[in-house]
Amino acid sequence: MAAEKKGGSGKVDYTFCDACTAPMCGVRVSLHGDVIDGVGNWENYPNSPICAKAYATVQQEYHPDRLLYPIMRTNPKGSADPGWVRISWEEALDTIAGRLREVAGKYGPESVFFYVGDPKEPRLAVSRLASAFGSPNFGTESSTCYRAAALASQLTFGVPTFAFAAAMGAPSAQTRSILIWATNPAWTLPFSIPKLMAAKDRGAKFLVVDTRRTSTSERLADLHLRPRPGTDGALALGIMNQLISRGHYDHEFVDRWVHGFDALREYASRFTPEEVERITWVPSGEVEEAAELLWENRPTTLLAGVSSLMHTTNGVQKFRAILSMMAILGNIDVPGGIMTPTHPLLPFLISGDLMGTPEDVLESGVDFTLLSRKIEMRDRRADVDKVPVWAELVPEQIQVNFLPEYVRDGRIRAALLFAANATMWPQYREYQEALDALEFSAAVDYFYRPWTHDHVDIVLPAATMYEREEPFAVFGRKVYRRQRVLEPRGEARSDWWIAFQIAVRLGLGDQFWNGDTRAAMDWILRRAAGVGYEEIPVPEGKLIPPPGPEEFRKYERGLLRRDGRPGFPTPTGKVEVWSTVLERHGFDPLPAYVEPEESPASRPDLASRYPLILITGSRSPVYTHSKFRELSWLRDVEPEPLARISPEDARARGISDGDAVVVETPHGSVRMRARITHMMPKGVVDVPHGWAAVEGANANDATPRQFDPISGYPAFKALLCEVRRA
Ligand SMILES: Nc1nc2c(c(=O)[nH]1)N[C@H]1C(S)=C(S)[C@@H](COP(=O)(O)OP(=O)(O)OC[C@H]3O[C@@H](n4cnc5c(=O)[nH]c(N)nc54)[C@H](O)[C@@H]3O)O[C@H]1N2
Ligand SMILES: Nc1nc2c(c(=O)[nH]1)N[C@H]1C(S)=C(S)[C@@H](COP(=O)(O)OP(=O)(O)OC[C@H]3O[C@@H](n4cnc5c(=O)[nH]c(N)nc54)[C@H](O)[C@@H]3O)O[C@H]1N2
Ligand SMILES: [Mo]
Repeated sequence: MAAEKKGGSGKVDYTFCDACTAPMCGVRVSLHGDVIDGVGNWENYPNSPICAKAYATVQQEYHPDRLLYPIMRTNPKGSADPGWVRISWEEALDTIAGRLREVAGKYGPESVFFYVGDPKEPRLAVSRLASAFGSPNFGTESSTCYRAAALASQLTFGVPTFAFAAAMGAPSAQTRSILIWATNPAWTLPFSIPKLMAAKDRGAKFLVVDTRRTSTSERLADLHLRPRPGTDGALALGIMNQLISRGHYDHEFVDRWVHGFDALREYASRFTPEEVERITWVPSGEVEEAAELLWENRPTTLLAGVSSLMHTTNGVQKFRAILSMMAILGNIDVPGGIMTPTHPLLPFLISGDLMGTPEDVLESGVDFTLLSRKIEMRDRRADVDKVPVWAELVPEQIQVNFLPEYVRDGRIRAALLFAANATMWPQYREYQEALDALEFSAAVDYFYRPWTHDHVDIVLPAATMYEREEPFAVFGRKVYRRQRVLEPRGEARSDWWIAFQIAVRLGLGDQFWNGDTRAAMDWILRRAAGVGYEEIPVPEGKLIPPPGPEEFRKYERGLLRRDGRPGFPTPTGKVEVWSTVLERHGFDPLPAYVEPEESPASRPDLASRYPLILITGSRSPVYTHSKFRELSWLRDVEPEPLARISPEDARARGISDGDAVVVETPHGSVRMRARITHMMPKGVVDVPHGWAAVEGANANDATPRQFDPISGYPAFKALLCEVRRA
């Protein structure tokens, strides 16, 4: 091995990166004694190469500000000084278990809220803890992220997986075009770029739909459409209108497998190229070109911004329009198109997310008694009247966006928060106040984050990706495990260990392997993959051979439905461009276009004072949300938050590059420096999220509490704003 170290004391170990969690990129660590002295790519590992954030996890590991001991407040919430004192793990765990039991005794177990943020590794353990405790009120940051896209897929196809098929390994050799819609993988999934470049070299065509120019569009696009934010639904309907009116669709598939096509055709016919140009700003000729590109280069796979598309008040229907377009083109479950894997292996165990319908998962042989308990507990969910479609189709987690309301209504009285950031929600101060109003809460994190932890009673130190072994990683049918590279610093402990210890103290040890997390992983893997934890060699990983070949057009042979009948697992057995579930809940059954709640068209009164359109939260290549601002290795690359604005809009306001500016919406404002850039089209401003560490720069001071009525997702994008020099 190349980097074996000095004088025989060198050692090489392997772990997965948790910098942006879901990808679990492979990291090879070389050690000198007990100290990391270099990291690099894990050889022959699926998600590789690693990015700057992964290298910086070393600086995070040794950062002097890491939280190293459990602490408890001694002054009441709201005091200027919480009066933190160090406590032992015994005292911390006993106190937490005692207080949770007490609250459950008074108000029922459902009054305790269990939460895991974007760092997804704790999810399985914490979700299990919630179910065992008897609370259906387990929620995650997926209340703002990809889960609504999966919900749109469930409504349309009956399964959640088509939504993110591309992220799971497509394009394949048969893919002839790639539709990249509202995502910038060059910065957010950098390891996918070699695969996309290889597809390009092979001759695959790229249609990129993104308001901004990005590294992705500039490198890959054969055609780049730049819609006004929030109008993608109208664009997809316009493309469908072009396809349908020319007869450019898969007639056989549509006749046999699509429910509501005639109504869709009729509705889409309103979206003429001129009308689409008026709504979306995309030139009419480009709408026609896009339809032609997709028709001439089938099959197409989809790489969609499954959170950014959802961050508007019309997100689910917009995504249904895109999925409907993919369906009528005949791109569903064909080689090179979008598909759901025939023999999925457990990705849901990592993130707590589901690969099939909840019922499929229940039947997949692993122990899902706790998930079935979640389904039984549905009527005690805090969100049932707020977002009934979500509550029905998303059994594994509640919609967290209404936490302030749940607390105000007395439904939630205590919380156990893993990897939580109170400022990621719109008008976040309401969420901080909700935490303040709880009878008890505890949080687990790497650092003391005042914007969250000033509002809780106990904070526990989490062990890092170098200091823990749970969980494992699954890619397709290959399983990897990590090594515990270092002893935890101070008294940091893994999230799984913490959840398991709390379970034991709550008297739930029998459902938690009496606190033994390694035994839990071993049990899960044996049940689900037929392989013991220790049988997975490091670094090679273990391939679990599929029980049969990959199947396509599974709907033809009854492979998608539990009853074995041909068709899709929707109520009609077909692809529901006309959704009978939405119809039953009183929503428009078609993927209808409605303007965002605040847009120049829907609120001309506001638009006269706020003439620009605002998007918030476009990702930075060196940060993940609120993380890493304390790491100079990354902060040196991007020292401060920048509001991106077009040269035309800047000139009209007398703004020069680097000027301090105020970006104001009807709901609040942020202050940062202006970056004048051709990335932005005239009329649109882009503000980063996650700058809780810089006073006045948190985007969620300015975002409204307006929500998609189907998913409950907030409008982080497609807002109205004005920009002026500070
Ligand atoms: N480096 C890094 N990587 C990350 C993250 C991170 O914070 N940092 N976060 C992770 C997480 S949790 C997520 S959800 C993903 C997000 O991954 P992406 O979706 O790739 O993230 P964004 O950079 O927001 O890219 C969204 C793109 O959509 C465009 N856009 C915004 N509004 C609209 C619109 O209305 N219509 C259209 N067509 N385009 C629009 C923006 O210009 C932007 O280029 O990234 C993950 N990876
Ligand atoms: N305005 C605006 N707001 C947004 C978005 C947007 O685009 N615009 N995007 C939304 C989206 S898609 C997402 S995913 C969310 C993300 O928002 P969050 O899920 O809140 O993510 P982070 O800010 O990364 O907060 C994670 C916290 O967990 C800690 N942590 C990191 N790793 C671990 C671990 O392994 N264990 C424990 N116990 N703690 C850990 C970190 O130190 C940090 O304090 O933000 C949403 N909010
Ligand atoms: Mo996300």
